Amino acid sequence: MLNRRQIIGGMAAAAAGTAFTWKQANRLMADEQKTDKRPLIISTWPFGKAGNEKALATMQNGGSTLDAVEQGIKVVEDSGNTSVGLSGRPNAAGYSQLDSCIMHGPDHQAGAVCAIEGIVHPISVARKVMEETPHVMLAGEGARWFALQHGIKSVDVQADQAKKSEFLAAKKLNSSSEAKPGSAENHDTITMLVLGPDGTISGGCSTSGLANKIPGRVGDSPIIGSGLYVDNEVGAAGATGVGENVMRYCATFLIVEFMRQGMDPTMACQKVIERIAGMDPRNKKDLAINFIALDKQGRFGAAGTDDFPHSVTYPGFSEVLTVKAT
Ligand code: SD4
Repeated sequence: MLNRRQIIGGMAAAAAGTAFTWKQANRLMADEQKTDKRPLIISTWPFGKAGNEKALATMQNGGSTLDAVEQGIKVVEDSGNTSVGLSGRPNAAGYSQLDSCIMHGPDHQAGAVCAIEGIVHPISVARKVMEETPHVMLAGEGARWFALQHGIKSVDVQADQAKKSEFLAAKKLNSSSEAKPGSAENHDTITMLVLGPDGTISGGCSTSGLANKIPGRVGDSPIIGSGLYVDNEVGAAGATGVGENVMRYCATFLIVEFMRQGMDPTMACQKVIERIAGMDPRNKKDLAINFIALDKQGRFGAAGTDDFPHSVTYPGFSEVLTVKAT
């Protein structure tokens, strides 16, 4: 195999039209940087680690990258997390409306649900939307109806609403005393990206969204290109944080495009934060946005407007890593 110097020399020659093309040169660079960290799984926050480990085990037992994403995220949806699944903090009216999406690199497939109520595993519904309908996104009541038709575990919506009202009463909280929308205490999301041994990439996202949101509000998490984006030729990116500050910029689509242009995952995440901070009237710190990414070569990275802990897992390694604020 060529070494880096020979490849760069070749790229210069390509510029002069005398050697292999830029495309070939980029492919050689990518080959050189290939790692054996596969399957590779990266997810948001320390609570992603248990999900990553389930995802890895799923693949080691013969599951696909999609199975890994679904099984891994289900662990977090089941974990009593205060920002994912039905245990998530309620909206301003005291009940949960959940958002989720899934994406599979081969054939560029996607499925999503938003503002779904009383469903234990929104990620499984998103996968069913992707695999069993001609649509990409189902919302609200229709999404719940579809989930029930497909036998996805559910709870009684009235009971869930009553439980959440009790939760609010017990905490002596109401819609005005909850943390302000967008403050660090009232949000988090599981977003998970998986690179399989054969280079297949899948990703998923699940959240109860910002606490105290107006009923019907949908954030970035179920929106393809905002909360999650997968391009099987390049890589994948995922988001967590204040959705309004992600979805106005199609942030994960942009991260993947920056990786396509040659940036590594960390640099691409940082660059998007800089782009958003440069355009947005808010102070960078107040944006409260965080990103993870991996690329086809098995490199991974993250960036946030605050220090951002995220979980990385591959055979023989499973850790929470923290990047300093960008
Ligand atoms: C949302 N992005 O609904 C989600 C919430 C989140 O960290 O990720 N918080 O806006």
